Amino acid sequence: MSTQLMELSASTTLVLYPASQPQDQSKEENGVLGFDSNFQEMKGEVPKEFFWPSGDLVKATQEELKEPLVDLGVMKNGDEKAIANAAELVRNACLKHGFFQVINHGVNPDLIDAAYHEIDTIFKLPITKKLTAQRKPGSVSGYSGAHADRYSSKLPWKETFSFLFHHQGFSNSQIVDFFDSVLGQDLRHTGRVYQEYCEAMKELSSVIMELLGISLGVDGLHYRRYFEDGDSIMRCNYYPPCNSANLTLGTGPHTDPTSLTILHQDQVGGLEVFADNKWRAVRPRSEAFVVNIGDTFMALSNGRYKSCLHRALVNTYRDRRSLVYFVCPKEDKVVRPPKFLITKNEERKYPDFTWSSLREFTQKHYRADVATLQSFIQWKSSSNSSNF
Ligand SMILES: O=C(O)CCC(=O)C(=O)O
Repeated sequence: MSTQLMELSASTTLVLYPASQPQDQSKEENGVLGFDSNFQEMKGEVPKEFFWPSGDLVKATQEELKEPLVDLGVMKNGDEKAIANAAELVRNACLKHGFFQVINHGVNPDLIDAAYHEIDTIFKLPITKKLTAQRKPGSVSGYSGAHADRYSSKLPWKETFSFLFHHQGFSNSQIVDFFDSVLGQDLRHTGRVYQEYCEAMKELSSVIMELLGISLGVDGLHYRRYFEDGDSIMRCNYYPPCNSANLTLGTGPHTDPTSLTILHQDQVGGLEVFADNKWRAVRPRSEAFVVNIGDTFMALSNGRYKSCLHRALVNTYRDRRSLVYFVCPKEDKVVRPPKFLITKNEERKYPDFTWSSLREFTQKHYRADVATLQSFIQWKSSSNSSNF
């Protein structure tokens, strides 16, 4: 854990900027390490900061992940037997590795296409513009080039743009307002598309939460209600082609600290899950969303459902995009499994905590990996309880 903690505090400097461009100034002034996918020299030599240890680069087996395809249409038509079957598929997947895909999810395919289109709008902006929206230390919102503002080694070969989406109590233009505030009025349309996309994700997440509740044998509405006032996070990932794709990763191996992830990947492929001791590809399906359990839901299920290690590869020839919606509880809400799940002979696997404390741990003190939750709990017990 100490290595992780140290790495976060390392100062960073910028690579991969064209020397003649004005952003060089910001490099000198702020010491920011950057990564601009518009820059032609991205095709040159890959800096060593992007190389990953061989253990993280182990190739996937030929066998893809055998995650179930769950038909969410059954939740609408109310056929109890079909719902029980869907819940059984979800349960088996979550007990094993926590990944499944959902079809008949009700999200308009045109909206998904539009959300992909706006990924290009964002990342094709000049770097000077993107840097006006750069994520501030400790914050989850904004632009990040290779997370180089936070780390100095094992950099992911990607650019990201993230923003918060509050389920309740905020205006119905909260995302548009965010885009306005960090990128200006020119990006209003982009903000509108993501506003609509996040609303659709909120609806979809409620249905999945209901199914998760049924699959765990608790009141179907328990988790649905718990997340009604949540503070979720939306992230757009852009992975440029990389001529050293065998030495780097787009997203390094990690579990999601959040509760539930609803991801759409384009047809390039690259998402892999570590299941049964092997890396396994998740087949891209344009008609489906990939859903996975995160650390916080693992705690909410008292460890029954698994938050599983995953990573994203980069491609030598093609760029890749993914749209990721991380469902999170309201930040100060206590994370505690429902009483029903704590049977007589069973102990609580994790103490109570709040999502905001885990989020802060991963933003300020710890780089998410396979041991995030365990390290957080240790940190919690070794430090003053006021941290939680
Ligand atoms: O792009 C992907 O397929 C995975 C992204 C991911 O795991 C993340 O953004 O945390």
